[in-house]
Amino acid sequence: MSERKFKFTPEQLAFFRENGYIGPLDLYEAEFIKEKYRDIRADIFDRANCAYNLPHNSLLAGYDRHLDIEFFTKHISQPRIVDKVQDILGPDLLCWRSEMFPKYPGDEGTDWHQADTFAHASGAPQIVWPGSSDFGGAITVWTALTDVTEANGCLRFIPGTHEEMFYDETKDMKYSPEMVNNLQKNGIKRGFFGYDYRNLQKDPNFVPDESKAVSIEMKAGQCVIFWSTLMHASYPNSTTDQTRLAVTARYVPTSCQVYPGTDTVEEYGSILSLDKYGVVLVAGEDNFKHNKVITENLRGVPFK
Ligand SMILES: O=C(O)CCC(=O)C(=O)O
Ligand SMILES: [Fe+2]
Repeated sequence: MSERKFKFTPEQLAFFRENGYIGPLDLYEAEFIKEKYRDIRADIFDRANCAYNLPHNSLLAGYDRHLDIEFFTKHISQPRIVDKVQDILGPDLLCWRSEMFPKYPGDEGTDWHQADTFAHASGAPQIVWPGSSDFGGAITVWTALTDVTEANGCLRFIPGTHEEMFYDETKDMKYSPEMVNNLQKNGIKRGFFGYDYRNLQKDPNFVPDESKAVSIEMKAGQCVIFWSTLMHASYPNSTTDQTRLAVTARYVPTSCQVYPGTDTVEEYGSILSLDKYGVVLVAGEDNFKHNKVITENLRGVPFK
């Protein structure tokens, strides 16, 4: 393996293991990313080469744009990201999903949740770790494309909660679009993109201990790295004039199966066909061959 220039310091890795997250970390210059965002806005609206044929207003329209937008194609293999994720997951890494998460002025916050198999919304596991592994989830790298504050919807974490699931993703949760922007919890407007995540609680009386929560305010161009099994949420966007936008990239080791046994995904009111989908090997080797690996995006741009 070539020398990894951007790996964690021992202190950073220790912090990550204890808390389930680390950041904000500097990834891109703020000026660079703001300009980049202006440049790719037209690409975001151009769905001609997208992996999925979806209307713009579907949440899933933000899925996997690394498969057609060159900036994201390169972003997911950024050494500043991948060198660090290798410290957590080992040398052989897949990026299996990216998502754009906009919060427009007035949008609800994202309610507290954890993701182990990512079955929560579709009812079918999307990532499956090998054998009897009791440690699941994905490493999420959440990158701010705009400045992110408590006012416009920053992330919140409950440190150290990443090794116990408080939610059961095999439970039933119904999609109701009319719930979007219509749920309140402890006086805060927050929901889960048309679901009520509380339906998945193992203990119906469970209340996240928000007194322990931390807010992750970030400058555009910074990222935060966290286990998807960490308790995480975000504030509503209470501004009238600032859109907050983030892009997440999600990583697993090559030993994981992605979307096993299915060629469609139905969640958040949309159906995806996985015809054009493939995982991206961002580091190391794939000795497992569980998944279809693609080496270039849908416009022919190589991933690395
Ligand atoms: O950006 C948000 O509000 C939620 C992000 C999130 O849940 C995730 O990246 O897993
Ligand atoms: Fe999440």
